[in-house]
Amino acid sequence: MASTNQSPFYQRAEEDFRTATTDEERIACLEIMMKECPKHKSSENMRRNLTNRLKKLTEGVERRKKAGKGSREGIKKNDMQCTLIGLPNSGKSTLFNLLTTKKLKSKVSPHQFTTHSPILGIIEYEDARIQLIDDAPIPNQDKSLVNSTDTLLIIFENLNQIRDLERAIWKSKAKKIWILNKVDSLTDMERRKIKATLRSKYKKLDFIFFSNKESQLKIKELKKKIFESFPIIRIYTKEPGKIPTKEPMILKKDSNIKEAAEKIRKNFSKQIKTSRIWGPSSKFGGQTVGIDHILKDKDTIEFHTK
Ligand SMILES: Nc1nc2c(ncn2[C@@H]2O[C@H](COP(=O)(O)OP(=O)(O)OP(=O)(O)O)[C@@H](O)[C@H]2O)c(=O)[nH]1
Ligand SMILES: [Mg+2]
Repeated sequence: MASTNQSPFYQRAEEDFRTATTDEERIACLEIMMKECPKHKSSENMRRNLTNRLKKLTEGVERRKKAGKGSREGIKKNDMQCTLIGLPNSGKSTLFNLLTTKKLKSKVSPHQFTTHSPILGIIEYEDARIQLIDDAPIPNQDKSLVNSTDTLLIIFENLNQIRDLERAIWKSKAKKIWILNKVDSLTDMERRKIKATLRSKYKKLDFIFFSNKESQLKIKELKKKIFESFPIIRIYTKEPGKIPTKEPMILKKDSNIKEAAEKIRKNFSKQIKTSRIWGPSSKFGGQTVGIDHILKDKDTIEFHTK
């Protein structure tokens, strides 16, 4: 679809359409594109094309809703995924918007039940990309998502909410980070009291205090905490005589060279004669190692094939 001559709103919606990850987002973008598309005869084809795409997507979403599968079907889980969970109005979408780099933001409002279905965004931490999902509030959360996600960010505003939250997450095997949100509306005294209760009565909770007034530094700290909750390592690969890849490959902790090769391509490990490594798991840069060599975060591998 030619987008030159189109309004900046159209162009932006088109760009967002290309990077959208769910059909709901694509529908929202198409609706803007249709509104912005000129109504004269020369763009008739373009309008028809947009209408058809919109119709197809809407039908797909409706079909899935009827089948009871919800909209999460559009979200393909990647290596690192975390999900926000909390009671209505606790500030989940606000936090989602602070953490993600996405252009399409999750709607924030002073009313309850603003978020209806899971929305996907990306947290960029150093060179890694983490999926963050803004879920509908309890009791409308996507239960299978809560059970299958890697890390839960559990948002609460006061200690009274902990019981409801624990009831909603007990089945989930995810790592759990508890975030006491909106601490800007608490006095120093209240904060101290809550901290003391959390440390005595809820010893097992891994918690932090947060608010939407926090500095970039604190936001980065939270991103780091989220990143470190995943049992993964980042591995770079290089070809002989060339520089390593910029984007890391994500592997489970304690993976070996063979698993790294298989992640690149099925059966690739069978073609490998030797490998050289640089980084934390190597004794010296360029060490030659076997296929069973255990990797560490930030290693670089150079494969030599047969
Ligand atoms: N004081 C204060 N208000 C906040 C903070 N974070 C969010 N809010 C406000 O709380 C209200 C709810 O925020 P949302 O981000 O929409 O909350 P939510 O949890 O996504 O709400 P639902 O989608 O309905 O579950 C809005 O009025 C926000 O401006 C915070 O850190 N401090
Ligand atoms: Mg919300």
